[in-house]
Amino acid sequence: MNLDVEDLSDRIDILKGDITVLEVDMIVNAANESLLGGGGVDGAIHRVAGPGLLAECRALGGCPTGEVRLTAGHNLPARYIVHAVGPIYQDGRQGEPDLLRSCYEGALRLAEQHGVHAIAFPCISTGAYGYPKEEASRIAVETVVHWLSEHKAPRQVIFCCYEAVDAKLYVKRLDAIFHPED
Ligand code: AR6
Repeated sequence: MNLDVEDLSDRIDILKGDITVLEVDMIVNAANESLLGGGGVDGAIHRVAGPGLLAECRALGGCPTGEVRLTAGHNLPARYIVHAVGPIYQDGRQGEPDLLRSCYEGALRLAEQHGVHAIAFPCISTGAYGYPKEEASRIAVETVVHWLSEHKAPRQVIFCCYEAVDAKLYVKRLDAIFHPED
Protein backbone atom coordinates (compact mmCIF):
# COMPACT_ATOMS: atom_id res chain seq x y z
CA MET A 1 0.00 0.00 0.00
CA ASN A 2 1.50 3.30 -1.13
CA LEU A 3 0.24 6.12 1.11
CA ASP A 4 0.26 9.58 -0.46
CA VAL A 5 -1.02 11.29 2.65
CA GLU A 6 -1.70 14.66 1.03
CA ASP A 7 -3.75 13.19 -1.80
CA LEU A 8 -5.61 10.86 0.57
CA SER A 9 -6.54 13.59 3.01
CA ASP A 10 -7.96 15.60 0.08
CA ARG A 11 -10.08 12.64 -0.91
CA ILE A 12 -11.72 11.92 2.46
CA ASP A 13 -14.26 14.12 4.24
CA ILE A 14 -16.16 13.75 7.48
CA LEU A 15 -19.59 15.33 7.67
CA LYS A 16 -22.00 15.42 10.56
CA GLY A 17 -25.60 15.21 9.41
CA ASP A 18 -28.29 13.49 7.41
CA ILE A 19 -27.08 11.40 4.46
CA THR A 20 -30.40 11.79 2.60
CA VAL A 21 -29.75 15.45 1.81
CA LEU A 22 -26.28 15.01 0.36
CA GLU A 23 -25.82 16.03 -3.25
CA VAL A 24 -23.35 13.31 -4.13
CA ASP A 25 -23.46 10.71 -6.91
CA MET A 26 -23.84 7.74 -4.59
CA ILE A 27 -24.94 7.18 -1.01
CA VAL A 28 -24.73 3.96 0.95
CA ASN A 29 -27.62 2.58 2.95
CA ALA A 30 -27.22 0.41 6.06
CA ALA A 31 -29.88 -2.09 5.03
CA ASN A 32 -31.03 -5.51 6.22
CA GLU A 33 -31.16 -8.77 4.26
CA SER A 34 -34.74 -8.18 3.12
CA LEU A 35 -33.85 -4.82 1.49
CA LEU A 36 -37.43 -3.79 2.26
CA GLY A 37 -36.63 -0.91 4.59
CA GLY A 38 -36.54 -0.55 8.35
CA GLY A 39 -35.53 2.04 10.93
CA GLY A 40 -32.45 4.24 11.26
CA VAL A 41 -30.75 5.44 8.12
CA ASP A 42 -32.61 2.80 6.07
CA GLY A 43 -35.97 4.24 7.14
CA ALA A 44 -34.80 7.79 6.41
CA ILE A 45 -33.57 6.84 2.93
CA HIS A 46 -36.81 5.04 2.02
CA ARG A 47 -38.92 7.94 3.31
CA VAL A 48 -37.13 10.47 1.16
CA ALA A 49 -36.54 8.25 -1.90
CA GLY A 50 -40.21 7.27 -2.04
CA PRO A 51 -42.20 4.20 -3.12
CA GLY A 52 -40.22 3.74 -6.32
CA LEU A 53 -37.24 2.65 -4.21
CA LEU A 54 -39.27 0.04 -2.36
CA ALA A 55 -40.53 -1.36 -5.67
CA GLU A 56 -37.00 -1.57 -7.06
CA CYS A 57 -35.73 -3.21 -3.87
CA ARG A 58 -38.55 -5.74 -3.86
CA ALA A 59 -37.45 -6.93 -7.30
CA LEU A 60 -33.91 -7.58 -6.01
CA GLY A 61 -35.10 -10.41 -3.75
CA GLY A 62 -32.92 -9.61 -0.74
CA CYS A 63 -29.18 -9.53 -0.13
CA PRO A 64 -26.94 -11.67 2.10
CA THR A 65 -24.99 -10.08 4.96
CA GLY A 66 -21.67 -8.61 3.81
CA GLU A 67 -22.93 -7.99 0.27
CA VAL A 68 -24.24 -4.92 -1.52
CA ARG A 69 -26.92 -4.16 -4.12
CA LEU A 70 -27.33 -1.12 -6.35
CA THR A 71 -30.49 0.89 -7.00
CA ALA A 72 -31.33 4.29 -8.36
CA GLY A 73 -31.68 7.19 -5.94
CA HIS A 74 -35.32 7.91 -6.92
CA ASN A 75 -36.37 11.13 -5.12
CA LEU A 76 -33.03 11.57 -3.37
CA PRO A 77 -30.49 14.10 -4.66
CA ALA A 78 -28.08 11.14 -5.02
CA ARG A 79 -28.15 9.31 -8.35
CA TYR A 80 -27.43 5.88 -6.88
CA ILE A 81 -27.95 4.05 -3.61
CA VAL A 82 -25.78 1.13 -2.57
CA HIS A 83 -27.65 -1.05 -0.09
CA ALA A 84 -25.06 -2.67 2.15
CA VAL A 85 -26.09 -5.33 4.64
CA GLY A 86 -23.76 -5.03 7.60
CA PRO A 87 -23.35 -7.78 10.21
CA ILE A 88 -25.41 -7.94 13.38
CA TYR A 89 -22.73 -7.74 16.07
CA GLN A 90 -22.55 -10.73 18.39
CA ASP A 91 -19.11 -11.07 20.00
CA GLY A 92 -16.77 -10.08 17.16
CA ARG A 93 -15.75 -13.70 16.52
CA GLN A 94 -18.52 -14.60 14.11
CA GLY A 95 -16.86 -13.04 11.07
CA GLU A 96 -18.22 -9.56 11.80
CA PRO A 97 -15.01 -7.66 10.88
CA ASP A 98 -14.73 -9.35 7.46
CA LEU A 99 -18.43 -8.87 6.77
CA LEU A 100 -18.27 -5.17 7.66
CA ARG A 101 -15.12 -4.70 5.55
CA SER A 102 -16.78 -6.38 2.61
CA CYS A 103 -19.70 -3.90 2.77
CA TYR A 104 -17.26 -0.98 2.38
CA GLU A 105 -15.28 -2.74 -0.36
CA GLY A 106 -18.41 -3.75 -2.26
CA ALA A 107 -19.72 -0.19 -2.24
CA LEU A 108 -16.37 1.22 -3.35
CA ARG A 109 -16.21 -1.33 -6.17
CA LEU A 110 -19.67 -0.29 -7.40
CA ALA A 111 -18.64 3.36 -7.20
CA GLU A 112 -15.60 2.63 -9.34
CA GLN A 113 -17.61 0.58 -11.85
CA HIS A 114 -20.17 3.36 -12.25
CA GLY A 115 -17.71 6.18 -12.63
CA VAL A 116 -18.84 7.83 -9.41
CA HIS A 117 -16.99 10.95 -8.28
CA ALA A 118 -18.20 11.04 -4.66
CA ILE A 119 -19.70 8.39 -2.40
CA ALA A 120 -21.05 8.92 1.12
CA PHE A 121 -21.15 6.22 3.81
CA PRO A 122 -23.16 6.09 7.04
CA CYS A 123 -21.64 4.24 10.01
CA ILE A 124 -22.82 0.81 8.89
CA SER A 125 -23.91 -1.67 11.62
CA THR A 126 -23.28 0.74 14.50
CA GLY A 127 -26.93 1.52 15.26
CA ALA A 128 -29.55 -1.21 15.55
CA TYR A 129 -26.95 -3.86 14.65
CA GLY A 130 -24.84 -3.00 17.69
CA TYR A 131 -21.32 -2.96 16.24
CA PRO A 132 -19.00 -1.18 18.72
CA LYS A 133 -18.45 2.26 17.23
CA GLU A 134 -14.73 2.48 17.83
CA GLU A 135 -13.97 -0.83 16.16
CA ALA A 136 -16.38 -0.16 13.28
CA SER A 137 -14.77 3.22 12.60
CA ARG A 138 -11.34 1.54 12.48
CA ILE A 139 -12.54 -0.95 9.87
CA ALA A 140 -14.32 1.76 7.84
CA VAL A 141 -11.31 4.07 7.76
CA GLU A 142 -8.75 1.34 7.09
CA THR A 143 -10.80 -0.14 4.27
CA VAL A 144 -11.41 3.22 2.60
CA VAL A 145 -7.79 4.38 2.96
CA HIS A 146 -6.54 1.09 1.54
CA TRP A 147 -8.95 1.31 -1.41
CA LEU A 148 -8.13 4.93 -2.22
CA SER A 149 -4.41 4.25 -2.07
CA GLU A 150 -4.82 1.69 -4.85
CA HIS A 151 -7.67 3.13 -6.95
CA LYS A 152 -8.28 6.45 -8.67
CA ALA A 153 -12.06 6.11 -8.32
CA PRO A 154 -14.11 7.13 -6.56
CA ARG A 155 -12.31 10.42 -6.19
CA GLN A 156 -14.08 11.43 -2.97
CA VAL A 157 -15.31 9.50 0.06
CA ILE A 158 -17.51 11.12 2.68
CA PHE A 159 -18.08 9.60 6.09
CA CYS A 160 -21.51 10.95 6.94
CA CYS A 161 -21.94 10.73 10.70
CA TYR A 162 -25.36 11.35 12.16
CA GLU A 163 -24.07 11.37 15.70
CA ALA A 164 -21.39 13.72 17.04
CA VAL A 165 -19.69 10.83 18.81
CA ASP A 166 -19.11 9.12 15.46
CA ALA A 167 -17.77 12.25 13.78
CA LYS A 168 -15.27 12.60 16.62
CA LEU A 169 -14.13 9.00 16.25
CA TYR A 170 -13.52 9.43 12.52
CA VAL A 171 -11.62 12.68 13.03
CA LYS A 172 -9.43 10.92 15.58
CA ARG A 173 -8.79 7.93 13.31
CA LEU A 174 -7.93 10.02 10.27
CA ASP A 175 -5.69 12.29 12.34
CA ALA A 176 -3.76 9.25 13.50
CA ILE A 177 -3.14 8.30 9.86
CA PHE A 178 -2.48 11.77 8.45
CA HIS A 179 -0.56 13.29 11.38
CA PRO A 180 1.08 10.32 13.08
CA GLU A 181 3.82 12.51 14.59
CA ASP A 182 1.38 14.67 16.66
N1 AR6 B 1 -28.12 9.87 7.92
C1 AR6 B 1 -26.92 9.33 8.25
N2 AR6 B 1 -26.77 8.42 9.25
C2 AR6 B 1 -27.89 8.07 9.93
C3 AR6 B 1 -29.18 8.60 9.64
C4 AR6 B 1 -29.26 9.53 8.57
N3 AR6 B 1 -30.43 10.07 8.21
N4 AR6 B 1 -30.07 8.04 10.50
C5 AR6 B 1 -29.37 7.22 11.32
N5 AR6 B 1 -28.05 7.23 10.98
P1 AR6 B 1 -28.73 2.02 11.73
P2 AR6 B 1 -27.43 -0.61 11.34
C6 AR6 B 1 -26.91 6.51 11.57
O1 AR6 B 1 -29.45 1.54 12.92
O2 AR6 B 1 -26.84 -0.56 12.69
C7 AR6 B 1 -32.41 -0.66 10.15
O3 AR6 B 1 -33.66 -0.87 10.73
C8 AR6 B 1 -27.04 6.02 12.98
O4 AR6 B 1 -26.80 7.09 13.89
O5 AR6 B 1 -29.46 2.85 10.76
O6 AR6 B 1 -26.58 -1.04 10.18
C9 AR6 B 1 -32.17 -1.53 8.92
O7 AR6 B 1 -33.36 -1.81 8.22
C10 AR6 B 1 -25.90 4.99 13.02
O8 AR6 B 1 -24.66 5.65 13.27
O9 AR6 B 1 -28.12 0.77 10.87
C11 AR6 B 1 -31.60 -2.76 9.52
O10 AR6 B 1 -32.59 -3.66 9.98
C12 AR6 B 1 -25.85 4.45 11.60
O11 AR6 B 1 -26.69 5.33 10.83
C13 AR6 B 1 -30.81 -2.28 10.70
O12 AR6 B 1 -31.41 -1.04 11.08
C14 AR6 B 1 -26.33 3.04 11.42
O13 AR6 B 1 -27.45 2.79 12.25
C15 AR6 B 1 -29.38 -1.98 10.33
O14 AR6 B 1 -28.67 -1.60 11.46
